Amino acid sequence: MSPAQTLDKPPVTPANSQKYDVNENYEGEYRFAPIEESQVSRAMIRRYFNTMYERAISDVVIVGAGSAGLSCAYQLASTRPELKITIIEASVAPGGGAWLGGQLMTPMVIRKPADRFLREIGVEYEDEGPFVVVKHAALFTSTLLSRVLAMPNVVLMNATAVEDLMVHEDFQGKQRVAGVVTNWTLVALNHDTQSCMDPNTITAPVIISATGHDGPMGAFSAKRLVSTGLLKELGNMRGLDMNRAEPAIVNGTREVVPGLILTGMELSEHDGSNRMGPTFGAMIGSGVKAAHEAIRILDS
Ligand code: AHZ
Repeated sequence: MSPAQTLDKPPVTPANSQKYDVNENYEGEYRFAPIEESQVSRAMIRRYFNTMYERAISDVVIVGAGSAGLSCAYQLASTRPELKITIIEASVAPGGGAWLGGQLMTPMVIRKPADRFLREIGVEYEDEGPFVVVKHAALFTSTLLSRVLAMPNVVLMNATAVEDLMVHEDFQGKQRVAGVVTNWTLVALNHDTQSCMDPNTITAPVIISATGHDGPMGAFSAKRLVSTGLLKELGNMRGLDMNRAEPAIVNGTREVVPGLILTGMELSEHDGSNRMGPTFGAMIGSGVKAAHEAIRILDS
């Protein structure tokens, strides 16, 4: 049998997998089940590119896996398990700024009533009256991430940047965001140094952008709306006021142009609303509201 034939043998089933069961032995010689390097490569390649193929047409694309994007993904994927939800995250590590609370400190403050979401995903907290505190922001983010990734209808593509929006014209000449243009983040960062590194696309009837406030990559879609002429100018995020900022972000979460919903701090750049600093209730509330908006659009 040629090496290629060996590798193409049928996948292991529960029935014949027993022969690979090797007892763990920490007292004597520890042995692993045998493997060929090419099996490892093929195990990853087949799944990854099948996923890319399947998700080239998605129901919803969420851009950015920070606290707003992940809250949205959780709400949407758990409410509508039949939807193909594809999350695109530019960084290697999903989570955005939600691995820490404020100023590199670990506790995370969440104002009520967003504490309900913590109970829903199973994160413990201390109750301080008007707000609750999770002992470490990473506990919130890792729990939320694991709940989201465990849902079969969710795909997360990290180290992948959305570098443009697809904008189509309908039969009345109205502009509609119809998908996203993607590339590996390392490729997107090198467009000035290499030629011919064309991107890819994902088509979806609803795009939810959650790319955070302005920064090295932030507020991507809001800024692109301006350069495409779909938005006259950015409102630009205003100074910190927790009491104004949090309700403004949740209540303002909406479809800003046909096919594109903005959520989280990206919305502050679009609308010119205040920032709230290190309190995360609005990111949860805005993410949940973006999920409701997406369902409204898909069902209309
Ligand atoms: O890597 C970014 C981060 O994980 C990702 N992202 C940005 N541009 C992207 C692009 N393609 C793909 N073009 C992209 N991914 O988006 C994520 C944004 O997460 P975040 O934590 O920065 O934003 P958020 O709105 O979810 O949470 C904001 C949290 C803040 S900021 C703030 C303040 O400054 O006052 N207060 C709070 C609670």
